[in-house]
Amino acid sequence: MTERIEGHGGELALAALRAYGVREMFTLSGGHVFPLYDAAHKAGFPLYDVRHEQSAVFAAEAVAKLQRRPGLAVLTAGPGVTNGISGLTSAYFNASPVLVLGGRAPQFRWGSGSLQEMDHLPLVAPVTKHAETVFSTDDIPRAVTAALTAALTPHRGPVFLDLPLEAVFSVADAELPTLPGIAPVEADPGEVAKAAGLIAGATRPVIIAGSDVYAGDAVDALRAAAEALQVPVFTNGMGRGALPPEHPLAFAKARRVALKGADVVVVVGTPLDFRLSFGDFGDARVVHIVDAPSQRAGHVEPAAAPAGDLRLILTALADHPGDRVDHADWVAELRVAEDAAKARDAEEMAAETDPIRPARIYGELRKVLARDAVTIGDGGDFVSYAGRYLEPAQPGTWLDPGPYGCLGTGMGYAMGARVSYPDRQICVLMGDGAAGFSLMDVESLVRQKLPVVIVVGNNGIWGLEKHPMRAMYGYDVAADLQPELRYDQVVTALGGAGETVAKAGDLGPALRRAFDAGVPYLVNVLTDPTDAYPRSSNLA
Ligand SMILES: Cc1ncc(C[n+]2csc(CCOP(=O)(O)OP(=O)(O)O)c2C)c(N)n1
Ligand SMILES: [Mg+2]
Repeated sequence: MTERIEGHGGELALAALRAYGVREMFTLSGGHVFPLYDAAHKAGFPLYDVRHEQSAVFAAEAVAKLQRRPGLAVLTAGPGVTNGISGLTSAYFNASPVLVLGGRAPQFRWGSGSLQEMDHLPLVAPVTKHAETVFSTDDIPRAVTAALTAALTPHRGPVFLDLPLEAVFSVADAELPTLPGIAPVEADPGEVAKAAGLIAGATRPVIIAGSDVYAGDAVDALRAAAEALQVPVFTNGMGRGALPPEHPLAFAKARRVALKGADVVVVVGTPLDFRLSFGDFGDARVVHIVDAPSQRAGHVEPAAAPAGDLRLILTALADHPGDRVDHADWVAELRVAEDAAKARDAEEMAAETDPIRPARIYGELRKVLARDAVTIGDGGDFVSYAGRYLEPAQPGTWLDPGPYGCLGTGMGYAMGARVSYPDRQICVLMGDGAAGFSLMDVESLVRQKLPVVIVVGNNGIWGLEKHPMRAMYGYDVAADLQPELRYDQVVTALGGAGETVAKAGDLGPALRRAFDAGVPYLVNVLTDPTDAYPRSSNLA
């Protein structure tokens, strides 16, 4: 039996949102969206507000990424929506099911020059899976349900609805649609069998698993496939931690050796993009396993490319009935390389340099981080080091900006993570440059009692740009920041707390104070500005 509900546009929207598992709203105030606040307020529905709309969208994205359910940002008409576009675009690149509900100038006098009258759709359409203006109040529940269904259907992604003023303020009686249910899409069995045969027949196979493995709840199936076929596993994005670091098939540091030596590279749930040398692994054959046909790479011809529900595909690989080549020597060879790299890293993470190098910060951080801690990277070199030295122990605990590489996710992601996990450690790793984009939202975190730890790698420069520019031109411009700036005092002024650390030996106690503080706490670590992350391609 379908349910009918009566209320203003905000109430109708909220009813549909709740039915689909949305549990909170992130927003920044604007009159165009007041009815959505009214509905939330009356229903006791959690509402978190921020100081810049991009933080609202990033917070919604963090909820979506971590909890694998829709995240909601409500943005006021015009500038509210345009300020959210980098967040929407990040969600699009990351396949995160985010819904942005926008206000919109009234339709009845469209063209007369109302405040903030603009058509958002052409701006957001290229970075959303679905974008629609809902012109009539009683159509809102249908539109919300359709938008969320699109967001949650693999390949997932953000969606956008805007509600003209009269549509959201008016009252109507509407039908609350039943949830359609999203059936898993089965990949072509022939293609899956081909992939299984290639992996089983390889002598030196490697799996690289990315975010969609976590988003598609296929972590257990990944592990089963890796174990059944005895294939070493590397991960990126939300896939990190899919196999715990102590698992015999879990690898992180031997990637170069692995990709150089591999005869079959299996990439699961992540695109063959710049992070994976565009899918070019020399002579190795490529198996690309994706969650929807749209995700097959146009620039690579894989030997097999099953497209469909990742859990089903990986389970089929695990159940592969045919013979398989023994990979024990290959796994052992990689383990030697992994252990050697680990030993080198351990030395760097313990180094007693003055000034401090980023590696040491991560060495100290590893001693205080719990296995279920959520770590968030927002910055340049400092975050590349985080990726190298931190080893997430559980899937769904590592938030990087993803392939869009947008600086400024920090405080928004932190808010979404804290709201998702009230009792876990939440730790943001920030470049000093990145800090400029979102640090004001510490005020939002303080006011709404959402404590997080922020560790700033303060090298006084846009490091990831300065070093390459010098290498390229012999000079650099627009790459300096104020050296030794007291970002901790900014946080203190906003109601949080913090301290500056200049000596390696002081890091450990400072981090422990930070996690015990119970308020947003910034550890401002003065780091070596001459230290550059070693990378082959420097364009970011
Ligand atoms: C919104 C945005 N603007 C600019 C860039 C280009 N960019 C990439 S890394 C980087 C430098 C980051 O500096 P910082 O946060 O201080 O980290 P560091 O490299 O110094 O460790 C810049 C400017 C970007 N990725 N995103
Ligand atoms: Mg910097």
